[in-house]
Amino acid sequence: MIRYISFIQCLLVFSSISFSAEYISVVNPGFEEPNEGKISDDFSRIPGWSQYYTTDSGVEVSNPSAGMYRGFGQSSDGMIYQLLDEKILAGTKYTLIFDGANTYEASVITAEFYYLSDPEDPSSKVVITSKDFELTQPLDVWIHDLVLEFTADADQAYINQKLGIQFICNSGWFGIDEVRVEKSTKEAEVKEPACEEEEKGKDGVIDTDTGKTEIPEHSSEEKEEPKGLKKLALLLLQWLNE
Ligand SMILES: [Ca+2]
Repeated sequence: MIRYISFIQCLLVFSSISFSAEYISVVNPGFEEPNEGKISDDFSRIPGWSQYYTTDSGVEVSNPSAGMYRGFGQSSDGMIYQLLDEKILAGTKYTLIFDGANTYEASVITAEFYYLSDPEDPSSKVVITSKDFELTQPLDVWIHDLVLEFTADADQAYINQKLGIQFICNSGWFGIDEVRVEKSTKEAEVKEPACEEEEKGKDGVIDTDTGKTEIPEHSSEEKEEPKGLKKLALLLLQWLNE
């Protein structure tokens, strides 16, 4: 359906933009399970989390960021990871938030989002985005609310695949706790009074099915560079359509 709106009405559209944000479920986000004391050699006992080569990694009751337990990992044991029960959707922004610490001779934690190129093969990880976090605090002092984020682009291979998170350490041992993942989407509501047929050919066109907005090819406006509020409104609508 094609509706015609004026640029002043475009500003009304912009005023109705909102961001919808919610947390995605992370299993055992604070490493409080299974609550059986320190586990250092068997990740299969730790709900939610996995590791490839566990020799001295797991959960322990030792200076957690919150609760009773923290997760800890030895760099040579490889990443600690979790594949979430959440499919990646185009246009959605995903934010990983966690607390990290150097528990012995670690200087960097790398956090990553990934997906599986073959959903049936847990080893087919493909990193979507990665970020290094310098552990600048003294030994065993937590750095809170470290953030990694990305916005899913359409037509990428990861769309509709499950989202994964993982943590890697460069040396020694590191601690992680309070792992959270948030997703947010841009939402805009076209107010019905803002769409008037008599505005046809005057300013702009919005397709309410696709959300795309364009200037009519034969509009009297096309020969003039938009100025002031009109230019601002056009830029806002282009941004909204991205
Ligand atoms: Ca905890």
